[in-house]
Parts: sequence; C-alpha cells; structure tokens
Amino acid sequence: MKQFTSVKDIPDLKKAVATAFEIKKNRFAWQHLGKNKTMVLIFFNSSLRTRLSTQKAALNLGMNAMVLNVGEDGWQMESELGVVMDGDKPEHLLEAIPVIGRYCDVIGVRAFAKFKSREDDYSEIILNQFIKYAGVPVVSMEGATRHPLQSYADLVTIEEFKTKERPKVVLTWAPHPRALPQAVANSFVEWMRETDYDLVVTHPEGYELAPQFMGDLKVEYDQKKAFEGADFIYAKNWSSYTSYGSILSKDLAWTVDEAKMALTDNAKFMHCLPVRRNVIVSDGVLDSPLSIVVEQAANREITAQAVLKMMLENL
Ligand code: SN0
Repeated sequence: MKQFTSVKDIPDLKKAVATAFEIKKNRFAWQHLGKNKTMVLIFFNSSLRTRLSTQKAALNLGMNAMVLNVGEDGWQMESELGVVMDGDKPEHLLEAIPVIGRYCDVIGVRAFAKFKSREDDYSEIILNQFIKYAGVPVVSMEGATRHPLQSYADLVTIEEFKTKERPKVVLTWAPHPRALPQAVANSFVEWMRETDYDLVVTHPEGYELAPQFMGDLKVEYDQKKAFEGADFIYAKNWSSYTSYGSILSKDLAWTVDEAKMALTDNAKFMHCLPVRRNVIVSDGVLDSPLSIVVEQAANREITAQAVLKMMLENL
C-alpha cells in the first residue's frame, strides 16, 4: 500500500478486517518489519487517540516514531502556491514535505478542514501536497474530508460486537457548540457502504453529506424512526456541507439519551471521541454497558498497525 487516505486504498476489506483480528491476538509478531524504519507523524491539529495509537502501532512493529506539532514545535507552514511569503509563515510545504520525507520511511499527516473554502477543503490541498512531494508513503491521520484510520477501527469494532450477520448501523447527527468537519461522518459512510450492513443516516435538514459519500443512500430525517431496531448507534456532529461550515442547529432534541436508546435493539453506542457529554450523548448512555467508545478507541492501535504493516510489507 503506497498511501492510505480512504477505503479505496485497501485492496481487500474482508482481508483487512481479518488482519486486524490477527494483530489483536499478538501485536508484537511483526517487529522485524519495522526494524530501522522511521515514521514521522505531523499534526496541524490537536489529537489524543490518533497520536498515541499511531505511535504505539509503529512501536509495535519495531519502527521508530517521531512527532511534529506544526505551529507549536515547528515553523508555521504556507500551503498556498505562488504566494508572496511576506506574512507570518516562514516555511513552505513545498520544501518542508520533501525534507521530512528524507528523514523517514512513512509520513502520517493530520490536516483538518479549514472552512475557508469548500472547494479547497474538498480537494485535500495539504494531504495531496504530501502525497505528491513526500517521496514516501503517506497515511492520513484525518484530512479535510475523511478520517480513514477512525473508520477502519469503527468497522473492526462493529465486526467484534455484532450479534447478527447483517446489523442495522445508524449514523446520527448530534448537536455541538462548535462547527466541526464532516470528515468522520463522510468516512464512516464511505466505509459502511463497502459492507452489507443495513446503514441508516439521520440528521436535521441542511446537514446532508456530500453526494460523493452518500451516493444513492437515502436520509431518514426522523431520528426516532432511524433508531428503531438498531444494533449500533454511531453519534457524531458535523457542520453543514451545503451551507458550508455553518451551524444550522444546536437542537438538544437530537442528543442521544436513554429514551432514544430504548427504541433500539439493545444497540451499542459508538463515538470517535472526544465527545461532549450531555450535548452529543447523555451521561446515562455513555456510562452504561451499551457504550463501547473505549473499546472502539482501543481498536485504533490495532487498525493503525494493520495499515502500517501493509505499507511496510511493500517497502
Ligand atoms: C474532530 C472532528 O473531526 O470532529 C476530531 C474527531 C476525531 N473533533 C473535534 O474537533 C472536537 C472538538 C470539540 O470542540 O469538541
């Protein structure tokens, strides 16, 4: 695997799930693969799980891992092409990326949507510059439009906890005080559509995800109806795609609570974290045995390792 930015980069998804379970049984069995290999993890945005799980995954494979927090530890970086650099950004990605590529064998990049322009965000300017200029494989640690490491862990978690061959999986929008990217939701839909699960997406009007992710999937605008008989409830806030980056609703009637979970078939509750308690989901649900958010986060280490393993096998 030369890059990992979407489900399309996985050659065989069933095999990828099997690999994750194999790694989970003995995560230290492939230390030879990463010997004398180095991963650099570059963060343009905050992180807890992605940073620690991806670093841990690299260490499990015998790699070295170095982390750079752009903006804190490094120079502020310019990404625009042809710009006169007389402002506050001393370094251009055009030099920084190939230089970083000389110090490592794999690069991980986190670069969220900036919400200045939908066109810029949806063309993944930063991630694509890394792919073009790094000279080594690139892993997306959440780009502007997708969070594939998260979705891979989500899929493995559902496979781990499902009690039916074809579970009903519901992605529900939930309120949030800030305007968040669509990346986690886009990616979740993209990965789930590669399975044969019964996938239902529910959100208020105006929160329709980009057509390239939804395809022919219909939205259920009635959240309670969507929850009926569900096996998994995946909650996430995102800002509007159509009215790009805006918050159209903070309606707490969309918060996931015990009454709504009672409509499901004893569904497990999932969220990528960090989660705003009593805004996205009630304490009662998050602290109940139905919540599998910690197990879900734990699987981030496993699937990050699966991605790095697939890359190292090709180096
Ligand atoms: C990010 C997002 O894409 O929604 C990362 C999720 C893995 N989440 C946030 O930025 C949450 C920030 C907040 O204020 O709650």
